[in-house]
Amino acid sequence: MNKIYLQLGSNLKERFSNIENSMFLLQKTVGNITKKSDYFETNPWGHTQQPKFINLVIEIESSLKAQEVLKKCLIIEDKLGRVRTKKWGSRIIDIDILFFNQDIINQSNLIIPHPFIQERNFVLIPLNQIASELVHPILQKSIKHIKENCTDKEKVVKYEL
Ligand code: PH2
Ligand code: MG
Ligand code: MG
Repeated sequence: MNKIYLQLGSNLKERFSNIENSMFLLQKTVGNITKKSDYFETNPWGHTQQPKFINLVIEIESSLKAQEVLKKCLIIEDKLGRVRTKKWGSRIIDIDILFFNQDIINQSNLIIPHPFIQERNFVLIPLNQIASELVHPILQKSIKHIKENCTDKEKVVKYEL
């Protein structure tokens, strides 16, 4: 079994339902969701002139290979109505692979670990809830350590349901 960490995000339409629907489809097509962080409402990182996101991080166990997981994620994004506009633009749903076991992958369509983990509070705060002791295979530091040393100032606030 592969242990995979995924980041889910939405900042368009029914953000909460989009996330819920994506988890339902992930569970059906990728594998068992074994951990889930809280939901967070987060200021947009990158292009700041867009609506706030809801973000969370999940752990999932799957027998699929990394490229197969990526393919499933893209299918789910399409199924939920994602329209691809500019890089870092608003989206109904975004599913990103953060880690795939301790693998390091550098392919034209897939880079793992996700290259921006260490720069983003909206990733590190939820990730730290479910994987604080996980060691980043390139940086060789725990998530807890990376989070405590991250200089990102964007707001990440627990989203009360
Ligand atoms: N995703 C991005 C760019 N900026 N900002 C927040 N807060 N949350 C995201 O999920 C996000 C972002 C690109 O995928
Ligand atoms: Mg993303
Ligand atoms: Mg993405």
